[in-house]
Amino acid sequence: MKRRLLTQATALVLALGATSATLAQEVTLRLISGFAENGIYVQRLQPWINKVNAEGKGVLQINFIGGPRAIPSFELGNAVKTGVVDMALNTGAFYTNVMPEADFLKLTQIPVAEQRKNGAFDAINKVWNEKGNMQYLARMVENQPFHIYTNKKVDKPDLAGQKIRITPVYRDFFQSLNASVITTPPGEVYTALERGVVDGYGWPIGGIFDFNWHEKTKFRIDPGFYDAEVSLIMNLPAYKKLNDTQRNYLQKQLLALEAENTFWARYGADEIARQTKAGIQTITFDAATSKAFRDKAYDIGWAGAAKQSPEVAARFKALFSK
Ligand code: 173
Ligand code: 173
Repeated sequence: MKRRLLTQATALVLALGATSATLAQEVTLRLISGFAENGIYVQRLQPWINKVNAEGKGVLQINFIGGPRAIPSFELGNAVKTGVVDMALNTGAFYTNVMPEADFLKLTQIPVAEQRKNGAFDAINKVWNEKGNMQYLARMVENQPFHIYTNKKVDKPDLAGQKIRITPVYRDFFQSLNASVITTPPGEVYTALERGVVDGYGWPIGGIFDFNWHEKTKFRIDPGFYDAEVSLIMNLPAYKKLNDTQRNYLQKQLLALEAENTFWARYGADEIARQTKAGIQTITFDAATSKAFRDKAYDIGWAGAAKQSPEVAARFKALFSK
């Protein structure tokens, strides 16, 4: 009898021990967005985070801290690099201060699913690991070309006399079109337009309504160029600290997130219609000029990349191009 009690007590202790060991397997990752919380990117991420947390009890949780008010857009990359935050929703243009290569991802011409197959994704991660102390986790925006939005009409691809708001995405290309450029985070675009500090801005095809920029926008120049890159990145030591169960769970959810990227083509078409309805006029060129415009964007983009990081640019160009 006495022995049996002891055995039961031992079993109870072991069971409790096992329970707390299981609980200790749950990791919570802090995530900050470089884009504002009321914008489409965070709107798309929120339900994913909810799903990760609902299905990941006891394994992995994501704690969404907030947007650029928590950490300014252009400082977020360094916060991931140093481990101040575990994860970020961000674009490479916002963390060229970590590594110039960050901005090269705008030059991909193949879907992320294909990047995972042809070695591009691994090549990105080699650079992100070594230079950024980061893991490149997933691309959640695709099929969102950038455009020039302006209040000054042009009849050819020439921005002479125009002040255009940029990030590193557009700098070399817009300067080659004779624009004078001003770098700001998205959060300062409205005020810059309102005060006439800029005549226009670079932005993808979708999202200008989220912050009422359409109120201050007369023209969109077609065609678009490059592909807006918005991705999840993670501090490398934090990523390496995940156990197999956690890493496999995260990976499964990241692939599920990327599988939702078919949304963006539809969204782009809807946004074009919405811009037209809002009175934004489209500036177009003849076919030859349009092709030359797009080709020039890529030529200038890759030339800038080659200047900043020749070996990586050559490696990426072979893997990113159609
Ligand atoms: O920071 C922003 O202003 C921002 O993130 C955003 C996102 C989508 C559309 C417009 C702005
Ligand atoms: O224009 C920008 O702020 C910018 O660089 C960007 C990048 C990806 C998606 C949206 C905007």
